[in-house]
Amino acid sequence: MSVARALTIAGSDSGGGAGIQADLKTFQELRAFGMSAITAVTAQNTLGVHGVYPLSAEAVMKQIEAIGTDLGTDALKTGMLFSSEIIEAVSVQIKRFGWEKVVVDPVMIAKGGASLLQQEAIDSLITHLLPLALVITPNIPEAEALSGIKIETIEDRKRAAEKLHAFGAGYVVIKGGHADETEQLIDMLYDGSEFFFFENDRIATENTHGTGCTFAAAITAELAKGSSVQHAVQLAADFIHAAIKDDLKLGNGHGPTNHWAYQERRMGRYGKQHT
Ligand code: PXL
Repeated sequence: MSVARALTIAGSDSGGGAGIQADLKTFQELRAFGMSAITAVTAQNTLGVHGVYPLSAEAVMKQIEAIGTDLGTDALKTGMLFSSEIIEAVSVQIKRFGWEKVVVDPVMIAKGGASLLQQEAIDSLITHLLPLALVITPNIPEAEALSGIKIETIEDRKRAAEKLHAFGAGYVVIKGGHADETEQLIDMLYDGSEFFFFENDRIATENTHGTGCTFAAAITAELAKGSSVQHAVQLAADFIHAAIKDDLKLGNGHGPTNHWAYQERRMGRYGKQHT
């Protein structure tokens, strides 16, 4: 059997909870061979983002080229892209290598408010990247920024998903983590004709740093292995639920999730492995 390959094009989080680090950990847990193209380095811990150092569009382009001309990939995800120059470089490379299983996590701002995408780059994301996306995974504020629709109800969410699909994304997942504090957390998937809902108990915790990255990375790993989008989203919802539930209690602020919790639970080893 051949090895599933997965590429992440994203920013580095020195704190290990989000970005490239979350993606590679998730790929590894789900048995996909992880590769990366780094767009920016952040100096970061659980208390916040202390510095953002973007790479040049050329440096990003060359990393992707190095992978595309040799190892290849079965699926890829994009995370923090920072600037329109980087978005355009990434889009050119995706087209050049004919990659189709493309998961776009439209990362915009970090929890503490630091900008991970320049404001004018939102248009580039819509024009260049959304038409190449098989799946896009915005949270509610990101779906609002991309669609221009204020989201309060499930009906609003459906309208925003329709708009993002019209921009060219094959499947739209609008995550429910930022919705009002309901007991159930509902992620919604739209495939262009039907809506599907994935429900989990909402967990009260501060330790949710990197949840969006981890969720999109899990979808990417599953697509790399040949899963359908619907199955990949279901698995990702379960993966992130376990990762939040069995949190690691690291740092003094918004801690990371537990990337090994899903597999630990599957093996019947509940609870935390950090003692
Ligand atoms: O979760 C969004 C995100 C993505 N990528 C990087 C980040 C963050 C959040 O802080 O630091 C590098």
